[in-house]
Amino acid sequence: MFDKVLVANRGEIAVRVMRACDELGIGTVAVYSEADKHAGHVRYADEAYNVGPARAADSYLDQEQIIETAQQADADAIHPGYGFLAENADFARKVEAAEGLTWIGPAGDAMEKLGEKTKARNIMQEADVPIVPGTDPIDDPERVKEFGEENGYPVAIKAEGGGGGRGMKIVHSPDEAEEQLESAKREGEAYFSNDSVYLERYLENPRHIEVQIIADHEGNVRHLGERDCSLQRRHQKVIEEGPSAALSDELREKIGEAARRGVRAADYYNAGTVEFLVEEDPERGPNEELDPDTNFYFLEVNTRIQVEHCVTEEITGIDIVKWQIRVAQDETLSFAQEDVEIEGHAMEFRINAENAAKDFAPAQSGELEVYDPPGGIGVRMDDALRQGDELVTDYDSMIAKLIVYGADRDEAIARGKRALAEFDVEGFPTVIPFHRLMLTDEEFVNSTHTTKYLDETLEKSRIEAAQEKWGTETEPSEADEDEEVVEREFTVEVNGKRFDVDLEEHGAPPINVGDVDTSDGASRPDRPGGGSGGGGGGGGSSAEGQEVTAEMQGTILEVSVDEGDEIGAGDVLCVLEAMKMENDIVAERGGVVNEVAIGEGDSVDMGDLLFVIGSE
Ligand code: MV4
Repeated sequence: MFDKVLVANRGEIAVRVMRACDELGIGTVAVYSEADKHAGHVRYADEAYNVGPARAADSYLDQEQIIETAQQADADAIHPGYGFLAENADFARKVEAAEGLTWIGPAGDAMEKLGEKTKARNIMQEADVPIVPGTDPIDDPERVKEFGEENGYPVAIKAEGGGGGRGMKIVHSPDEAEEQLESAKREGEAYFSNDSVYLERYLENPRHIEVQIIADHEGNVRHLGERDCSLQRRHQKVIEEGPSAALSDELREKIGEAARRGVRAADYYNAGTVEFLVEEDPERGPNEELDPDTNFYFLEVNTRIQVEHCVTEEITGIDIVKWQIRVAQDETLSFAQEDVEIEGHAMEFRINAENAAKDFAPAQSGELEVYDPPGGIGVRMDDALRQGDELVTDYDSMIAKLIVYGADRDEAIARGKRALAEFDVEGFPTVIPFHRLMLTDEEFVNSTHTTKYLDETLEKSRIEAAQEKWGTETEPSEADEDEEVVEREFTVEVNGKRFDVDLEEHGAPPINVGDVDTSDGASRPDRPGGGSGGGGGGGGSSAEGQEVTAEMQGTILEVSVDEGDEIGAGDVLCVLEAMKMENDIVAERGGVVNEVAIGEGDSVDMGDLLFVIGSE
C-alpha cells in the first residue's frame, strides 16, 4: 500500500488525483513552478515542492528534478495526471527504475508501442479491431497516388508520432500528394522529432467516440462504456458526454469489446482510452473488407487518464483515479465486465478562460474577482482555483470542469443549463456563455453534430450574441494593480525540521500619517522626510478639534508631544510599533495639541483615539 504519492501535475487534475489519494488514506505531495506558488493544487497537498521556473520544460517537464523530489519527499509513487509527462514512455521507465518509486500508469513499453501509430494499427488489426484502411510508413508520393486510386480520395497523411490533430494532412487529388507529403513530414519532425508518415482513407464526417478502459496487472481488462467527444473546436474538445446518443446498444457492445481486445493484445494495464471514428456518411458506407456491419474504426490509444474521465465516473459510479492507484499497487479489479452498468447521462463542460466571441482568445491576465460555482443535485465541479486567486496564464486556459448528471440526456441538458446560469465567474472572460449557447443549439441538442460542426458550420454571430447576452467581463480594477506587495524571507522550524518561508504580504494597509483633515478622508499626504514602513493614524473630528486615531493595532513606543504644544504640519506626534515596524504618526496640519490620549508603552487597537488637535 502506498503511503505517499507525488502528483507530477497542476491545476484541477492534480487536485482530482489528490482527492482520490485522500480517500484511500494516502498522503499527497505537490510540485509547483514559480508561476504556481499560490496555485490550488499546492494548497491542497500535504506537502509541496518548488521544482523550477514557470517554463514547463524547466519545471513540470524536468524528469530528473521530479524523480529526485519524489525520493526526497519519501513518496512511494508518481501520478502524472494528463499532459506534461503523462505519455512519456521514457519517464515511465525512469520512475519504475528509480529506488522506491512506482509509476501510476501503463508500462513504458505498452505506452511506446501504442504511441507509434502504425504499430498500434497492426496490434489492433491482429486483435480483430477494425482499423481504417491504410498503410505502414511510406516515403514516396507515388504511394499516396496509388493509395488514392485504390481507396478513393481524400487520403489522410498522418505522422507516426502524431495524435491530437497535429501532423495530419489531407490530400484531395493526386496533384496535392507531393506537397502534402512534404508538409506532413516537416510537421512530424517539428512536433515529434519523427518524420515518418503513413496513409489512411480519410473519413469526411465522423463522430468521435472513445472507450474508457481500466486493466490490472493480471490481464483483467474492463471497458467502462463510451464518451462522445464530437463537439470539438480545432481538435480541442469543448463538451464531452456519455453515453453517445449516436450509438445503438448493439454497436456500443461491439465497440466496447473491440477496445478490450485491443488493449489486452498490447499487454496494457492501468487506465486508458481507445479512440474510434464512427462514420455515418451513407455514401462511404461500411468497411466491407472487414465486416459488412462495421462502421467504426480504431484511431488511437491514449495511455493516460483523460480530462473527460469524469463523464464515465458519473455514469458508472466507478472512481477511475482510485482504480489507477489500486492497480498500480498490484490490486486486482474487483468487478467483472457484467458488473459495469451504464446508468443515466453525463455531460462535461470545459470552463476555459477564453473569449469565445474573439475567436476563443485566451485571457492574458486577471484576478478571479468572483468565483461562485453551481451546486445542487447532479452537479460536480472539478477545479483548483478559488475566488481571489490570480489567473496563471503560463500553461493551458482550462480553469475548471463542470460535470452534470441526469437520468437521461434531456435531464442532463436541463441541469447543464441551470448550472451554467448559476455559475458566476468575474475578472476575466470564460466560455460559459458559449456553453449556454450550445445547450440551446438545435444540432447539439438533437445530437446530430459531427467533429466538423464547430469549425465549419456554427455561425460566429451566434457566438458573439451569446457572449453579449451572458458574458460577465469586468475591467481589471485599478486598486489591485497598485496593491502593495511586501516580500520577506524567513527560516522557520516546524517539528524540528527547517523550512525556508517566502512571505508575500498583499495589500498591506497604506501608510497613513496622522491625517487630521477629515474633509477628505481619502487624501494621504506623503510622509515628511520619506521613510518606509506602514501603519499610522487616521482622523475624525469632535467639538474640541480634530481627532487622530490609530489605523492599526500596535504599541506606542514614544509620545513626542505634550498637551498645549504648538505643532506644525509634518511634526511627529508619536511612534507606533505595528507589524514589527516603527511608524511615525505625523500631523498633516499645524495646530495645538488639545489632548494626548495615550502614553508610552500603551497597546492600542485600530480606531483608538491618539490625539485631539485644535486649530491655532
Ligand atoms: C482522421 C479523420 C478522418 N479520417 N482519420 C484528428 C485528430 C487525430 N487524433 C486524428 N484525427 C482525425 N483522423 C481518418 N482516417 C478525422 C480526424 C479528425 C478528428 C478526429 C477526432 C475528433 C475530432 C476530429 C476533428 C477533425 C478531424
